[in-house]
Formats: sequence, structure tokens, C-alpha cells
Amino acid sequence: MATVEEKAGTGKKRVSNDALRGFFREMLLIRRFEEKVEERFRAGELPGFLHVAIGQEAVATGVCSALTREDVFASTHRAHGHAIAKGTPVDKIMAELYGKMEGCSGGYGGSMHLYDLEVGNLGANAVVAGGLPAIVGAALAFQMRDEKRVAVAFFGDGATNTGTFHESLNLAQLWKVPAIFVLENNGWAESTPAEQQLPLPVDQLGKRAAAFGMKLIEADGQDVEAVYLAALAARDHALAGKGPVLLHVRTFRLTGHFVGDPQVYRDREALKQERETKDPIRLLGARLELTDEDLAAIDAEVTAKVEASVEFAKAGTDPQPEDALKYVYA
Ligand SMILES: Cc1ncc(C[n+]2csc(CCOP(=O)(O)OP(=O)(O)O)c2C)c(N)n1
Ligand SMILES: [Mg+2]
Repeated sequence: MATVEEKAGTGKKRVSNDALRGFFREMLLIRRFEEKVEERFRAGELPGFLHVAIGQEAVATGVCSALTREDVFASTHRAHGHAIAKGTPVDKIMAELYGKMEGCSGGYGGSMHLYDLEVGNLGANAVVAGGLPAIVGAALAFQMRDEKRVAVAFFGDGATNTGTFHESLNLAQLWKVPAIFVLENNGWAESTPAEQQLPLPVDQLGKRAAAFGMKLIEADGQDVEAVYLAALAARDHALAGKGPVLLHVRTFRLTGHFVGDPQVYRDREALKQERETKDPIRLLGARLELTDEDLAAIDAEVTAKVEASVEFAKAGTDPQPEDALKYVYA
């Protein structure tokens, strides 16, 4: 976990510069990984359907840095960043995207089904809001076993319109389980903008917590320090037996819904503006006053990791036809 200090004379918490540099490195690793994934997908090397979370890296890093290895999470169709931030090596994730047996899900899952129980990844899920009920169950187990662990669900603004969202928050609050519901609000559900899918203004989506009497914590999703401190507070609340938390972070999807999305529905000028002003990596780099040399060194280090992951994946083992029905229980 990162070091939290007191900002001199203000009583306000802040994260040490060393820890912020660590966050920067991880966020850049996630960015370079996803850029590489886009490139290899366009080159026809990756099967399936892919979603990247470019612009949302501060949410993955901020939340997962506040968790221990024993804490668990469930993710969505936009899962690479969460998986990397919780500690799965990029080699295993890239191999999964290439459909290789060395992948974190043995090559059976692909981008929308990244699992890694060793680091507490209970699975990405292609079903919108599919992870929330699982997280309520995991949190209930921790509560019944008296374990100091939290269960975290990542999901988007669109997911808050599903029945599973409401059922999960209702039961979680009723049972006061140690769950954190991370509402990663990027203001889009595929090509549908917030104002066409939400009855509340996009920035007020956190108000949904009140319907369940649930604790609400909010943070700027482009500011990794703010997300991290908010996630720490949410974890403390949940572990104190005070019940679950809705952690609402406003963030920005700086690319299409899926890799290859031409985004014909999106205002070009607004997107350009968001890319210039809302990029969480650029914002953190400016705050840390990284020099060009610093930046080049960190970039070279993470880019080399990503390149190596592609080599690792390409050298991996293809599943055999006779393995197709393994792990099928239906
Ligand atoms: C139950 C269900 N309904 C619809 C879909 C199709 N779908 C995939 S992603 C998506 C949008 C989800 O929006 P949001 O929850 O805001 O997540 P984001 O894509 O913005 O990360 C939809 C409707 C689905 N996969 N599952
Ligand atoms: Mg969304």
C-alpha cells in the first residue's frame, strides 16, 4: 500500500511523491498494454471482442492500490486495467488475449473473462452488472467467517440501470456485508450518452446510494490520489462493520466503446477536449513535474514489459480440440 501523509498544517491527507510515482508507472503500464492490445487486434492477431479503458487508468490503480492481496474483486467487459492493478502479470493477461493455455484463464476466457484467484480476481464478466451478485456473496462469506477482507465490484454507469445492481445493493446493505461497489461513471453505455439512459444528471449518479441507505463516497476519477484515498476510506468503513459503500468516481472514456468503434455518435471537438484535459496520466505527470528524461525512462521500462508479454504470448501453447469441452458443466 502507498504511504499516506498529512499535508502540513492542513489536516488533509496526501500520498507521498514516491507512491505517486509508483501509481504513475502502473497507469502507464496499463495504457501501453492497452495500446498494444489495440494494435495487435487491428493486425488480426487477437480473437474475440475487445474493450479498452484508456482514460480510466486512475480508477484501476487508485482502487486496487488500496486493497490487500486477500481482498477480492469482480470486473466488467473493460477489465485489463483492473487485472493488472490487482497484480496479475501482463504476460498472463496477454497470453489470455492470444487464447493460449499460459493465459490467466487457461486460454478459455479472453478479454472479458480474465480470472486470477491467486491475486483475488474473481473474474471479469461480459454480462453487464454480472459481477455484483458474486461480490455480495464473497463479502457475505468474509463476514460469516469473520475475515478482515473486502469484496469489490467494478461496474459502469450503464450497469446501474440493471435489476442486478439494485438487488445487489439492497441485499448488501440489508446484511451490512464488507462490499465496495465502484461505480466507474464514464457517462456512456456503448453509444448511449448519460442523458439518454439516466434519470439523474451524470454527476449526480451517486444519489442512487440513498435509495438503499448506503454510505456514498465520491472522488474525481481522473485524480489517482483522490481515488486511492477514497478507496481507503471505503475499505475502512466496510471493515469497521458499518456496511457496504457505493464509491462513485466520475471518469472519462477517451476511446471508443470497443476496439474498432468509429464513434460516429460522438462529438469530435468534445472528445478532443477531453483527451487534452482529462487524461489521468498526463495530469499526474504534470503534478509530479516529471522531466522528459524521467518520463522516457519509465516509458521505456513499461514498454519493454509489454513487448515481452507479446513475445511470451506468441510463444504460448494453443489449446487442442480435445480440450474444448473441458470445464463445461452445462
Ligand atoms: C445484461 C447485458 N445487457 C447488455 C449488454 C450489452 N452491453 C455491453 S457493454 C454495455 C454498456 C455498459 O455500459 P457501462 O455499464 O456504463 O460500462 P462501460 O462500457 O461504459 O464501461 C452494454 C449495454 C450486456 N453485455 N449485458
Ligand atoms: Mg459507462
